[in-house]
Amino acid sequence: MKAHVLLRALLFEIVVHYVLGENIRSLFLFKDVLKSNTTALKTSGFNSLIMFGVGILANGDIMYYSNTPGSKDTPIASNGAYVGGDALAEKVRSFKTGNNTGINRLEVSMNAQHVRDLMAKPGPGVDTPLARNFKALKTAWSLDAVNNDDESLYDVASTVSFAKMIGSIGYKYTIAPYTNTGFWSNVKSQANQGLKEPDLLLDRVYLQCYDGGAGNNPASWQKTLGLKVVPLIWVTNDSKPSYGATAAQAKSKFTSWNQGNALAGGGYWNDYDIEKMGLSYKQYGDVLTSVFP
Ligand SMILES: *[C@@H]1O[C@H](CO)[C@@H](O)[C@H](O)[C@H]1NC(C)=O
Ligand SMILES: *[C@@H]1O[C@H](CO)[C@@H](O)[C@H](O)[C@H]1NC(C)=O
Ligand SMILES: CC(=O)N[C@H]1CO[C@H](CO)[C@@H](O)[C@@H]1O
Repeated sequence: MKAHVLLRALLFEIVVHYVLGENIRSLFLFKDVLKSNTTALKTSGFNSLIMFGVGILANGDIMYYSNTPGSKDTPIASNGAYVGGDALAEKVRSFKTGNNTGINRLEVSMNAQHVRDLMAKPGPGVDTPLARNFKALKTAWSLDAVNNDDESLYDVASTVSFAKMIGSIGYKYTIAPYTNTGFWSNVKSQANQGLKEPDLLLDRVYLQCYDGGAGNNPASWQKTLGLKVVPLIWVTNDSKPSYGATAAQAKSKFTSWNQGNALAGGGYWNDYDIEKMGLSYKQYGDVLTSVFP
């Protein structure tokens, strides 16, 4: 190949990388971040962490719910202020800071609890308690996006209002569907109406491909949504072992999905099981860096 051809190919790669963004290598954090292995989370090849989960109370306060034995649910935002404490804020902010981290995107995952009520009253204004709380949380935790893991309510209008409110205070909005393509497809079109890459509001789809979503085909979701997806695989676990995948099994799934139809990246559910089952963050991370460099 002549030098200028090589150069052009290289430039093309660079443009594709920056215009379309880098491949997504994600991990959902189920374990209390104060108890999980921060170093491993930052240095195993992941670039995106999604904290599961936060939830909204009836008055618009925000909670960080514990899924870890010995930890308790913690109020993190109230009356427009961050109230989760310095230790937690420093821990969360540390994911994206320091020399030795691959993490450049941090999200919080939530369900649809109270979203519909609060979008009806007081509404989606940026000066409402809910919006002010999310704004304070964004600053305190240095967050990039809010992830919607609605698995029960599926109300399009309030979901889109909430997404737009979240966007107006500087977040991106992402989804973690396992079923109901019709709902997610409506939310995606309405949230992104009039917007183009790289300014999409709903810019990522983490598709559950385990448990209730075990039969999901990333290619058909991509086609339906008109957006590239990030399939999620459940690591080996003792809660529903039949849905667990070793790093080697994950590699073969990601590889075959990605060959059929290029994906936005890959990811796992979840860090708690990696630590509980004595698995290797590095092995699971290496799978992503090799399939989605
Ligand atoms: C945390 O992860 C790092 C790097 O992966 C590892 O060297 C260290 O031993 C782990 N710490 C604990 C307490 O497991
Ligand atoms: C970052 O790396 C530099 C050079 O290796 C080192 O001097 C500095 O202490 C490191 N900073 C942190 C926060 O680790
Ligand atoms: C959903 C699922 O099948 N989880 C499994 C995770 O792995 C553990 C142990 O291997 C199983 O017991 C669970 O059933």
